Amino acid sequence: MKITGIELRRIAMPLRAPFRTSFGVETDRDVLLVRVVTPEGEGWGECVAMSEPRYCSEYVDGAQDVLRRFLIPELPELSESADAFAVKRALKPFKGHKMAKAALETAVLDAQLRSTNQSFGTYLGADRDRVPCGVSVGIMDSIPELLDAVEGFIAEGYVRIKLKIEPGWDVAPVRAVRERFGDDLLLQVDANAAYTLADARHLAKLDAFDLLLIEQPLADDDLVQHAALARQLATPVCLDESIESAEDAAAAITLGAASIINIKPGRVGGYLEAKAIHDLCVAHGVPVWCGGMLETGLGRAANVALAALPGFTLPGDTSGSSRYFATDITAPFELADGHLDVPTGPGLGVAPVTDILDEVTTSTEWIKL
Ligand code: SMG
Ligand code: MG
Repeated sequence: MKITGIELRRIAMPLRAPFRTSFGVETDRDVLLVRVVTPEGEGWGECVAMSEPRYCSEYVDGAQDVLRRFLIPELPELSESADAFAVKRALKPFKGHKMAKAALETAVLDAQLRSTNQSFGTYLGADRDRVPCGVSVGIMDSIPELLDAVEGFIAEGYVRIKLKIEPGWDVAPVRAVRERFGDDLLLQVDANAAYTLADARHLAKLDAFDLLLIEQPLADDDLVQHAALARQLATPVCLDESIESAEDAAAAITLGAASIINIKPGRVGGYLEAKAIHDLCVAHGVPVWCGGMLETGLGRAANVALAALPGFTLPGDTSGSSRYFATDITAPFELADGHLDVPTGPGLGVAPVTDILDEVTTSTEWIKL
């Protein structure tokens, strides 16, 4: 496949409500889209980097810069053989920048699969045609406000609730949600690295609430301390930010730092690496689930396909479009009976609605190859 040009497009998507985590508040999503153009067609990739480097070191302006300056200029070397694996190999010498790399690789993979008439789900090895959906619930100002939000999501059909936590907002909200919605509710928490090992005894109080898991309690680079914490908790420890590659996942499993892994394709450099982590975890009997980065329909489509692989045995943060956006740039993903259908069309199986895309576009940059 020959790539003739690449468009870097920025869009501004207002969130329906602010989303607060232990590291900050999101009110708008500033998304970078990568569109790869070939003689036969095109392909889309969504960069999940946030506006500021708070979730991880990447941020959207930086991602656009590294794509323009270093990553995209590698593509002409591939000439006719630019498939997703060749792109992954070509980008490997550049350190880090997993989210920028993932966006480019995904756009190439989408173009490749559209040209061979294969869906992401079929290509990756999905064995289901729909996936159960969880929802991530931000930190709120008060417990009654949180209970109202959770009640609304349960009414929409979400099968699993994830509460964002931080010091000062952990045991009390978890207890309140458990007491109000009962023991059958699938419930988990995500700290986004807000604690230290000194908090182990406090975090052990969460053991009383039968959580599915606690996600990323400690710092991103603290595998050894996560292993020490895991030994002190009955609640399974799941890693998100710490896992940027299959090697990281192997290390975490070997050390006992995680017994569950959140797979986010953007965080690990793309769907090929995500699939490799899935395969590794299946081989080790480690359950995985698909994380989310407030994606538009483009990123969501690929995530739902990934979440349909056999090792994804826990519900993911694969919510419907309306969780974050009043209007999505693709046909909206809508929950049915707590599930989303895996797209079946070629490539991502969805495409941006031109008028809506143009309306939210804040800039475009064309790079001719
Ligand atoms: O897409 O529903 C989503 C977001 C889920 O909580 C979510 N993501 O650490 O898992 C996580 C966070 C990262 C993004 S927070 C701005
Ligand atoms: Mg997380």
